[in-house]
Amino acid sequence: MRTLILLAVLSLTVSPAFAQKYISWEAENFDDINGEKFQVFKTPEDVDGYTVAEASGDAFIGSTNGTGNDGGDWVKYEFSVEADDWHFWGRVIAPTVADNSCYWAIDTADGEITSTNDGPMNIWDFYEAEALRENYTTDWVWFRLNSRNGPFEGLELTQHGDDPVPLELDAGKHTLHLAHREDGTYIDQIFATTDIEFDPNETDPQTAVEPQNKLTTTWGALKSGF
Ligand SMILES: [Ca+2]
Ligand SMILES: [Ca+2]
Ligand SMILES: [Ca+2]
Repeated sequence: MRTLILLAVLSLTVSPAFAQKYISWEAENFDDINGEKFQVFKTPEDVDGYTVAEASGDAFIGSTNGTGNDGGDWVKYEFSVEADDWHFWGRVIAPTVADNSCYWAIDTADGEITSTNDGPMNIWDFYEAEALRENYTTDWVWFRLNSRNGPFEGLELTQHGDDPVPLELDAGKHTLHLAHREDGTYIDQIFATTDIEFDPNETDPQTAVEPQNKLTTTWGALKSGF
């Protein structure tokens, strides 16, 4: 009986080769924070002359206009993945050309995190290119991770969305730092997937991660029946 259940669990946890993987977390659930520019807001929240009515987890992070740009302030996320090419997305409100970016770095020590576009640091732009500025909105939009001219070759193209470039991550633990750049930029969620085709603007990632929740449920049911 023990062997049968073990086999059943193994067959559930070994993913078929074509299976796509997903990971997501709330921007407000950072593992560490430095400085005071990044604030956690609870919805509904009035910011910069408009109201943010909803957010995943009823909260988001950012800084209101007038806080000041840059500053070296950051939030850090720790996460684990399987070795693969990962496409990262952020759910962001970026209403103007002066409220539409942050800095980011992956697998970088806290002491190396700066609000500058050099070394390991990248700029994550949201509708920065002139042709995209007609899209400015105070609604949440999912943006692919991109880099203006940082160390990740190809990612500078990704803000245009026509040639997605993933991050190649080894198996195990990683960190993502977001460092403060433009005040008036707000971030709700981070999402990453191995599925190059997946667009969270078209499909709610909550739907995509459901199979993992089901696996957890099945796992729990098996254990309780043991
Ligand atoms: Ca900008
Ligand atoms: Ca601003
Ligand atoms: Ca959130």
